[in-house]
Amino acid sequence: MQLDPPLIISTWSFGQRGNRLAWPILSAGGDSLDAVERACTEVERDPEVDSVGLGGLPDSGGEVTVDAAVMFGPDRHGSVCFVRDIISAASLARRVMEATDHAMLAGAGAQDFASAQGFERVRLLSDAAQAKWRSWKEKPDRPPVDQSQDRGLAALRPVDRDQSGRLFHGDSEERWRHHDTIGTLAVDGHGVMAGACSTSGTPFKAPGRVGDSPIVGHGLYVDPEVGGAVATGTGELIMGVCGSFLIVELMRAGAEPREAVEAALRRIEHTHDLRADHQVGFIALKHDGSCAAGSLRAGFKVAVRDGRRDSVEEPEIVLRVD
Ligand code: SD4
Repeated sequence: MQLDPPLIISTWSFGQRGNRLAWPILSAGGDSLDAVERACTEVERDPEVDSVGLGGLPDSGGEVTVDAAVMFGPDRHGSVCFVRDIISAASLARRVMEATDHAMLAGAGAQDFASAQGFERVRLLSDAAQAKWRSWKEKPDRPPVDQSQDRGLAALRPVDRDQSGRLFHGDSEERWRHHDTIGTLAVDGHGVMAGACSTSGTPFKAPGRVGDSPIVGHGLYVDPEVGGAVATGTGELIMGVCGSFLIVELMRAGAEPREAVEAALRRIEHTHDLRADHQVGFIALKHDGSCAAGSLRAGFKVAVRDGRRDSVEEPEIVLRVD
């Protein structure tokens, strides 16, 4: 796919709403970091997206914890993980990058930092998410907390049925929802790329579990000399191959975005014993606007926006692994 800077590209159909709010920033000559932060904020604040921010599904103990990262390059990135009660996790990650000498803050320390920086504390667990957690707890055949031990869980992947910008899921509301991080990459009118991602992680995860999203090189990587990549899906698989870093390094070695995304997906397929509920989606972007998206299985979508296009697209690559 070829887009023309300024541009923004985001994971899933809900990314389109984020893109639309970020676009005025980019089209007015604003910064890519402001744009990706705005895109994340929009999705973080939407209680209907049950995998990011407000309304995110909790861990097995009923607590919502969120992870996020922002990145300009190897020398400028910030992230937060295992954070409670903060909606704007991507903004908090940006604050870590801009206001501390550190790259990542976790848990209570990140929450204290947020309070000191004036971030509002908000209960992230919505009534709907709590009801789903209760029903998951009560189900006798619920997936075990350690999902790596589960071999029989049927697939339930997000499906965007009508491109309305809402995320639609499979027919059975009883089943757990899958992995849908908001991940976004933008190039502004000055040619500067920034990336951001935000998630509440795997539904009903073990307390303390942190996935790929807040870890630079796994859920997100940007190198001003090459381009960027962002990931969504089963964090444990992405972490096993340093997915976003791998894609950027493949592009550094000459691969086109499409080739790099496909190679990273194949690396995951080759190195893991994939279960039916595993899904991974990647987006790769170069500064000239050449980009590609791909996933292990059908159901992943990518939202694109530039001066000519505002659409939700199928990924170019779907491995359709068994
Ligand atoms: C994670 N990739 O924590 C992220 C988000 C996600 O289910 O997929 N959550 O693994």
